[in-house]
Amino acid sequence: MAYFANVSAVAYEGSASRNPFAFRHYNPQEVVAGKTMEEHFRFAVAYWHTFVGNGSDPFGAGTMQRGWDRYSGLDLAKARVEANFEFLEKLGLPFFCFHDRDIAPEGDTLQETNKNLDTIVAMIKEYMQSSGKKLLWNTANMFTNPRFLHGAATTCSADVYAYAAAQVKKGLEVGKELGAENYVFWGGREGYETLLNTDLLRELDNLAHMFHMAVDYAKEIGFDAQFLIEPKPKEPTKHQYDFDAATTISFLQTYGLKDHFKLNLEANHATLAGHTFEHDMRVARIQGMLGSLDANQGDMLLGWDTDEFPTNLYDTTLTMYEVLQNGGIGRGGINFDAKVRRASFEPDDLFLAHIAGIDAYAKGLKVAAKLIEDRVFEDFIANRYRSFDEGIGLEISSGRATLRSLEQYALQNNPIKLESGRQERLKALLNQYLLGE
Ligand code: XLS
Ligand code: CA
Ligand code: CA
Repeated sequence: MAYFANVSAVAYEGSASRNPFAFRHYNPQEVVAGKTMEEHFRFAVAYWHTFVGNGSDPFGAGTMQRGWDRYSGLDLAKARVEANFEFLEKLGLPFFCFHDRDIAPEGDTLQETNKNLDTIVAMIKEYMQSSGKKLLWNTANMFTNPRFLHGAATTCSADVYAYAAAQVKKGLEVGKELGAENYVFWGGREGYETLLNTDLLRELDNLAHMFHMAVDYAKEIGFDAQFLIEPKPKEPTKHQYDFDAATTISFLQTYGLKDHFKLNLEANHATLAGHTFEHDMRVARIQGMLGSLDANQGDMLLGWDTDEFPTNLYDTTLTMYEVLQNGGIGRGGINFDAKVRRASFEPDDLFLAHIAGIDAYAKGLKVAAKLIEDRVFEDFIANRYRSFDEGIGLEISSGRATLRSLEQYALQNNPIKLESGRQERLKALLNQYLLGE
């Protein structure tokens, strides 16, 4: 059964192409900075937005026209699996990502729910084997079901905590069964609304216990995926514990977990935290914690997680700049955690949206590679900090200076000479590279 009969395989046609169902920049086999584009990106489709999301919002019902919606229950779940593999095949993308509850419906009991999951996981495994498509990551949805209204690993109920643990255990088993490259923890409802009813320290301790148990269990069953935590500052709770890259790294360090995790950073989550995406990526990168990316973009004028497809070339360029400086994205990838707008309800829009995002990333990669090759920012930055490479600056950076030695220096160093930061000039240079001039 074809769910996207209108669309045939999407191919690279070059920037002169006017075919909306073609890539103009993403050429999987083209080598940029020593690797093919396919190797650089490891693009993934997000199951929840693409095959489950129905376009509903707080003001209105779903709008999406989806061929699989004529089914229900397990039949619906199976139809979505077929749609996923048809979509990946036609777009030529290697990976997908899912939450447990995206792929199979919950039953009345945990036993039944796990049985449903097993049925669909077996089907997915067969499709993976015949298609060669791979699972970038899976995760447990511990935020939709009402039982998680106080949180999962940070709930006030030990019964709910135990349920969540059982769900994580199953998630790790599913990841192993499907050979997932990564396993993600996004703290869905791990946060709080008011301190008036919250034992903050207990919640954080319990969250750390859950992560330790997960690390131990993965080791026990021989599941060697990279573990990722995905920060987000707010939504659904007011204060999400994994606020941003810096907060999450410090949490992992405090609880002796830093060696077992990296971060899955999302563009829209960084901007919700009041950062640019490249800021959070840089914070993670300099600590060796950059694991994987959720590619999307927010709206500057809206204060919530809009999960739009990434089309802003400045952002994709600076994102790929960080990825290249990181030496690549490793076992992670670029997952389109993005949804078409409610008014983009036709199945074709799913292709057009992914093509827009993929091409924006491909263009960003090419521009970033050129910027790095020409050392546009590196040379400027090295020169800007050169005072720390010799004399008194070298004393400081090598840790030999003392307050006394610096006072002695400052007393005789008058006047101090400063130089411009040249921000506007650097932005003009970035424009020049983006325009290919
Ligand atoms: C929600 C998150 C979520 C995670 C996976 O805001 O982006 O979709 O990526 O649970
Ligand atoms: Ca995400
Ligand atoms: Ca999001």
